[in-house]
Amino acid sequence: MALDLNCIFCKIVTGDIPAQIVYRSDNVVAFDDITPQAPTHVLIIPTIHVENIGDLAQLSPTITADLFSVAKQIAAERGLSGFRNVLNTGEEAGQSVFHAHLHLIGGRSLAWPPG
Ligand code: DGP
Repeated sequence: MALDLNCIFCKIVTGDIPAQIVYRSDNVVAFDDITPQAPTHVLIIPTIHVENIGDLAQLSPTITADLFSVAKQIAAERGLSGFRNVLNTGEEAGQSVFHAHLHLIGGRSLAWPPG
């Protein structure tokens, strides 16, 4: 479905919920995470409503690739020497918003393995 009127991230796409937008195209919107875990914590999302990254990849490899390319672009603009992209799928993995989103996290040293 193009948009889900009950979805927080769809409301950010339409502007019904405010967010600090850092990038926008027809396919992708990027905005600052409301609970940042690092100096840079940006969420990059498709403008269409898709529940998770796997569903997005099956629907549109092009938009899936856009998420990663926008992450690289934002990281470069911010001069990040390294960054982490995170994709949570399902509640057990920590997904709390069921609209596919790529986390871009950077600006500090990041531990491994993640919790
Ligand atoms: P995840 O746990 O992978 O589903 O990540 C969801 C992220 O979305 C989480 O880090 C917090 C962020 N988030 C949730 N609601 C909002 C919101 O209304 N605005 C913004 N900017 N971020 C939000």
